[in-house]
Amino acid sequence: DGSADGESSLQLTKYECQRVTTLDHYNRKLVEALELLESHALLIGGEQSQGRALAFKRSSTAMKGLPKEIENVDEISSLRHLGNHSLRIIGEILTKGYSDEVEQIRNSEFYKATKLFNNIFGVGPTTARYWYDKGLRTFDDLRNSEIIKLTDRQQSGLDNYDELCEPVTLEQAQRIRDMVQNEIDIILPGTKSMLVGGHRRGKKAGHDTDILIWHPEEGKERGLLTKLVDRLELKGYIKYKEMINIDANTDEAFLRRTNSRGLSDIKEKPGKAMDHLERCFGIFSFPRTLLQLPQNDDNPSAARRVDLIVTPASQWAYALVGWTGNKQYNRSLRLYAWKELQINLSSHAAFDCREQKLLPASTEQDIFNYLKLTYREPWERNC
Ligand code: DGT
Ligand code: MG
Repeated sequence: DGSADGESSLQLTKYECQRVTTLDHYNRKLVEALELLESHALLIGGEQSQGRALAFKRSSTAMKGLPKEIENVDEISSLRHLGNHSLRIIGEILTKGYSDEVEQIRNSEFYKATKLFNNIFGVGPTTARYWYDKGLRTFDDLRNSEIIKLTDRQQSGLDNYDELCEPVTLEQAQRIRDMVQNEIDIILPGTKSMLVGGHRRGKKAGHDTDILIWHPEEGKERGLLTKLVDRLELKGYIKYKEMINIDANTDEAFLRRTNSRGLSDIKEKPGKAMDHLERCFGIFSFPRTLLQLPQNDDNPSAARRVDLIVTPASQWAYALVGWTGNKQYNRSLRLYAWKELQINLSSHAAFDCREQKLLPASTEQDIFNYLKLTYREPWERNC
């Protein structure tokens, strides 16, 4: 992929999944600006803006992947990962310390209001924009509005907004996982669970707790999630929940959403073999002692976002990669698999379209081997 033109310019692999990207990197300020532009483009919406959002994302992950702090835009001008717009912003920040465009967006009424709405659990960019267009700007506007009706999910997100903004520390996530493990030990001994998502990638603070659950014996996991959720509900731990049966089709929808190119032309689908990954996500309410938070006499519990995912043992490795993320890492992995190897990868399975066969995996390493990629530790997947 290297088109280095004599100079010792910086190089990057074509796909994010081919390189190491860690939480620590050298270009914080530039990444923050590019991520803001990405988020703004998503809030504007429409096909063109979504394309721009993806371009900003590609630029910001490229900056995260660089081995040094950039001081001059010439150092990166030959990288294909950066479009003209991103390069212009980077150049501006490097020369005068900030970008007019970025600061103008950051302070704009549109960005401030839509971003605020988008931070509510259950509110996507489309809804945020719709509310903005209706003249709404604040949470009070939402609460008092007669023209909009919040869904139950959004209402719950709004009601618990402040607590959901508190970061979930690694220790808290571990304690939530331990509590879940205690429950599944009672329901079905032998069942296993582990933290996935950002915490598995080394994040010290996340926006939620993602827990992957499975039983080593295929099929035993059926019905487990319902029993677990019933028990948690009895304990008063659940404030709001949605149960999802993730079949190959919803997963396909997720692929399409996160992967704007490359997947729409997939003809072969893994088929019906993997149709029972189950998920419960919602807002949980934990005693403050469980989270090791200081006592609060007015409010003995604290709300946190939790995602529980149950996978059959045969799909465990794929579920583990998929739910470890991050999202951009998955996106690049799936795009790479399809474009370079004609392998259709999901959180359930991988299907080799050339060989017309499923690729069974029992470890993450197996999956990297199929994909002819160097194994990356979870903390190296922070694109
Ligand atoms: P956080 O929670 O903000 O600290 O960061 P993450 O990386 O834990 O993000 P989160 O919790 O939204 O998602 C964890 C991973 O799970 C993410 O890398 C992608 C995957 N994931 C999230 N939603 C879905 C979904 O609807 N379907 C599938 N297949 N995967 C999903
Ligand atoms: Mg998470």
